Amino acid sequence: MVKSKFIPFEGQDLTEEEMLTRSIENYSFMNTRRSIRQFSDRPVPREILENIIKAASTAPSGAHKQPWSFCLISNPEMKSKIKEAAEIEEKENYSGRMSEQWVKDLNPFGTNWQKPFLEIAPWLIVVFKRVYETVDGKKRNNYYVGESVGIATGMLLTAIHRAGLCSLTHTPSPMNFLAEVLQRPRNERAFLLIPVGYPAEDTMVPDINRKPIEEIITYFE
Ligand code: IYR
Repeated sequence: MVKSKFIPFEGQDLTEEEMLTRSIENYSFMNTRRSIRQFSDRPVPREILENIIKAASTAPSGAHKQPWSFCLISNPEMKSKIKEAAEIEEKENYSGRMSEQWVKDLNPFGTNWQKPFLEIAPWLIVVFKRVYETVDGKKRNNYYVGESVGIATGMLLTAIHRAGLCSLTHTPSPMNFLAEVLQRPRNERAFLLIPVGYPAEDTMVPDINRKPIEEIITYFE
């Protein structure tokens, strides 16, 4: 049997006042995050992206299996391949695969099948979930894979915002082509495609509001 080993936990030890200030500051900062669809082609150093991915990889995961992997793409040919394949799927989506209601719901966002940002943004991050690992030639399923990778991706988006960069959570559907283009192992499934970079000059975003807390919290005190 594997014995667990524990080490002392290092807490933060803040006063309530500090916690309140930090929670307000963090909310204000997070509330400035917006998804954008118009990127600048201005390059971003790779080290910044590596640090962002390191932050994402601090996410909690089922049995600490860390069931994620990230492809970090700046290669122009690779970006073009991804754009081409994504647009083939999206053309299908917008011309009948999505319901009429779905297309209507997307109207305020001005999206269509064309995805120029996949070539323009300096970096694409493709997040993969690792459904299982192979240990001693045997398949071992990972646990809570969707939850774990979802949390890591949220932390990734936060880290991108903290670094002063912008992103789009792009979900071309189906996404199988990403594993093919990027030649991923059989245990990996694409989870999200995230262009990262600076916003283009005069980038516009939809005028939307976030739900107030009365709509999202139910109290039991
Ligand atoms: N995958 C398509 C459609 C799309 C769907 C949702 I839900 C969005 O919030 C945005 C787009 C696309 O990327 O255009």
